[in-house]
Amino acid sequence: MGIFFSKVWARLASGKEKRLLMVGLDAAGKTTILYRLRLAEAATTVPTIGFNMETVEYRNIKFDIWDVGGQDQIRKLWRHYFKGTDGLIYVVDSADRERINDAKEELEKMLKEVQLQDATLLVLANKQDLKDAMPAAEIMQKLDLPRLGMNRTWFIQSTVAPTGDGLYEGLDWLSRNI
Ligand SMILES: Nc1nc2c(ncn2[C@@H]2O[C@H](COP(=O)(O)OP(=O)(O)O)[C@@H](O)[C@H]2O)c(=O)[nH]1
Ligand SMILES: [Mg+2]
Repeated sequence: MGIFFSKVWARLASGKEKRLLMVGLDAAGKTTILYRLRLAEAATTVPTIGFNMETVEYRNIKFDIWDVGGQDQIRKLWRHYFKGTDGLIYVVDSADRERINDAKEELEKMLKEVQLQDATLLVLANKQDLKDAMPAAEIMQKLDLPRLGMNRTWFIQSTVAPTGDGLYEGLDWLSRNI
């Protein structure tokens, strides 16, 4: 595991068990992030049984990753995974202008979940390397973050998942705020 990430994971793994939930529309970059964090290789990855769900357990960190969007039925099935979530990581494809409003609506639905009321929110404005990417400030506006995040601690970080740019900063912030 990289030296920077191991520091963040050590902080996240200290104290009580932590639950992280990483969601976003399909193709936002979640799986790429998971591998880039080097957590997958150090952890037990539980294979997904349908629903595009990935679960990783590392020391006392439980990390669930799931594609939102489409079927509200599936949200109902996954609700029990929301219980006790400390940190919600919401990944956005910053170049996907066509679906930015869908991304906003899905985020809004997630934040209405009772089990996620106390979760700290980290938004990753991913794919910042793409020419057409909207900057984080624009993503923040399009997601209506100041309003949606009004009653919780939140932060938005620009990332490029394949190179890892911004991931350490985002995770470091999260580890200090949960
Ligand atoms: N250019 C660019 N491509 C990315 C980035 N993050 C992910 N991708 C690509 O986007 C596609 C979808 O990524 P994936 O991690 O499978 O998304 P998921 O559905 O959210 O798990 C893949 O082809 C990735 O290589 C990024 O920051 N920049
Ligand atoms: Mg995936």
